[in-house]
Amino acid sequence: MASSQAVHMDMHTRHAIHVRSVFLSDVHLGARECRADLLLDFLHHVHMQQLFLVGDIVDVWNMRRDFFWPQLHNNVLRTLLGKAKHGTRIIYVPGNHDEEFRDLDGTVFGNLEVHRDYVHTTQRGRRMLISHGDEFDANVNCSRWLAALGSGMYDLSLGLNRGLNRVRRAFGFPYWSLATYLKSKVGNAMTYVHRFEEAAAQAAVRRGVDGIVCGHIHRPADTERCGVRYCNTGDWVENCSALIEDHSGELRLWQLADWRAAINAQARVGVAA
Ligand SMILES: [Mn+2]
Repeated sequence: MASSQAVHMDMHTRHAIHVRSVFLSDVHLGARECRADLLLDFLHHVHMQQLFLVGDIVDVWNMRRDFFWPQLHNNVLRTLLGKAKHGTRIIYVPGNHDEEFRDLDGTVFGNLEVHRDYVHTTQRGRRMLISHGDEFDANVNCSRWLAALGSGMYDLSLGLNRGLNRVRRAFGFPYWSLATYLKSKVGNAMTYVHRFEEAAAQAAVRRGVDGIVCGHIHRPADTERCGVRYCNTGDWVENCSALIEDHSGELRLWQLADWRAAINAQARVGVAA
């Protein structure tokens, strides 16, 4: 126990993973399904020069229906602000669940800036439009009640997912996402995802940039659409994924298994040293 703690301490200091930028979205702090535990694990092991919060970080929308704010969610906010205090530049691009913060467009609080959208230039000179993505969602633009209905169905599937994974865990099976499975199986959802991705890519084409980084649909991706790069950071409700830019300027999608493997590899370096 004592030795594993020592390794843990070591990782926090000398053996953290260093990247140039991290892009996170759809954390949904204030919602019961937020995986704040995993996000804290990620944030404690990854050091970044710039952190892009790509919307739906605090789920103000959900908190109005169901006030939920455990200590763990406070710890995430404190960890984020701690990073800003220690030199990480945080660019916050609010989403539709935290749209109240869009009024702060252009505001700078020390190392924390709020923008409606933002163009990030990578170390390799690639220009990426950063936007949460709800503006590409025809349902949200056309009808708010349809979006609310969609959100209700989504909550229901997450609730089912929680129960299912409790049973899977009891029998020793790894975590499995029902919502991701449903989304990949249902044809309509696939059409929706494809249209969303193309709409997002077209926004980047119109801006004359090399690609887009967005979130919103909780579907991590790194692919090409309409001749530009389409990156979706995913979420911290089911996928626990992030997009990172390494020091050479390469963008990479980190799914849960990827960043866990990177942390474990770094820990082994710590033990060897
Ligand atoms: Mn959203």
